[in-house]
Amino acid sequence: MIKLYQFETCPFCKKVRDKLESMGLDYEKVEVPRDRGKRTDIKELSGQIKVPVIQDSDGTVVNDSAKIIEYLEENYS
Ligand SMILES: N[C@@H](CCC(=O)N[C@@H](CS)C(=O)NCC(=O)O)C(=O)O
Repeated sequence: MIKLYQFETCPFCKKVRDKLESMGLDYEKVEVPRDRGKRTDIKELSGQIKVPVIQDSDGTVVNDSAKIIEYLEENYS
């Protein structure tokens, strides 16, 4: 299943949630701390600390909402 690293009030994360939902894709939300210094999971995964980040079930990691949407369209449409 796709994991979405996010926080609820992030507008870029909402854009990705809306896309996942409109495509009918199951996903798991992983809440990321608002404190930048505590975002160790996404830093290790993606090399940067901004959300959203997705990790697909095959291990593919994508950050940036526009790139995530492009990835979803290319792989799941
Ligand atoms: N261009 C990025 C922007 C992502 C972004 O700026 N996310 C904000 C949250 S809405 C963030 O993580 N900012 C860094 C911070 O909160 O410290 C995208 O479209 O995903």
